[in-house]
Amino acid sequence: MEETTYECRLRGILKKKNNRDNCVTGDLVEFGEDRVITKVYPRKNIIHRPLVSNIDYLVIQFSALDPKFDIGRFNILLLNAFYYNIKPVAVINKIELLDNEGFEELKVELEFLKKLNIEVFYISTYENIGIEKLKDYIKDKITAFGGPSGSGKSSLLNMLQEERILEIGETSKKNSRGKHTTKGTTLLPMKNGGWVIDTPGFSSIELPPIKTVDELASLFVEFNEYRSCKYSNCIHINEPECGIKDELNRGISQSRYDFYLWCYKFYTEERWNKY
Ligand SMILES: Nc1nc2c(ncn2[C@@H]2O[C@H](COP(=O)(O)OP(=O)(O)OP(=O)(O)O)[C@@H](O)[C@H]2O)c(=O)[nH]1
Ligand SMILES: [Mg+2]
Ligand SMILES: [Zn+2]
Repeated sequence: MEETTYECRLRGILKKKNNRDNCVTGDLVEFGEDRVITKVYPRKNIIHRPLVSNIDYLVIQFSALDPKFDIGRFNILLLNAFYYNIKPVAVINKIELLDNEGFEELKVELEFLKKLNIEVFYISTYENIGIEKLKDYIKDKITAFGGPSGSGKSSLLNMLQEERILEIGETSKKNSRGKHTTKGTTLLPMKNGGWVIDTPGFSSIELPPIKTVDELASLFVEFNEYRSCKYSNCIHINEPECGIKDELNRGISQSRYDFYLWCYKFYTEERWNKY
């Protein structure tokens, strides 16, 4: 198959109010000889953090250390994936920096992913650990890589594709944060089929526009199995005989439930009471 790159502009009429999502990486488009995009095809899906469309998987990539893994931010990216109905995959990079004890702790922290049918790959691009398995998993799919700056997304993508050498940045010596090396969002073919998308790391936290507590609870997929609550309008916080709370530390992990409470507080204080 012949692949050519054309640099195009978006026709004015398609630029609705300067929306950031008028045309995004992953879109299927039509353009003419003048290199003006005249049509953006309907999307299978779109996600806003990172901003990409028509993807099969979103890899949520953190590093174990440098910068240190952060379960709160991880859960927020997970919530976004579920909100936009995109299948998440977890990647933890730089695992060679952990000692045995640290690695075991991390695995326990991420055990809840099994319940959510989310695959987790423990990787080191420096020591070439876990990369072949991930390669097999995303073969023939379109996979976007999102996550904090400095977690090694571009480093990993340099090992998954051969189309282009992506720029790699140092992490800051002072606070081991990334330096926002990747500026744009790039779709690249993998040699044996499928596509990967490199995206810029982000530092600010953004929660999806969830409108009600029911919607919020529905995005905690592992709750579904245990909705035997006494009250049909139970929000699983202070009600007696709540199926969800009864499962705490069994079917439902305490850390996920704590994250649910954190979201509930955030949405009630910052969003829902403002309308
Ligand atoms: N110790 C260790 N460092 C790694 C590993 N993989 C990547 N790095 C380093 O992590 C730093 C950041 O890597 P990048 O690939 O630029 O990270 P990124 O996620 O693309 O960052 P942004 O583009 O800013 O979002 C670089 O100094 C890499 O050399 C790894 O497996 N182990
Ligand atoms: Mg990068
Ligand atoms: Zn309940």
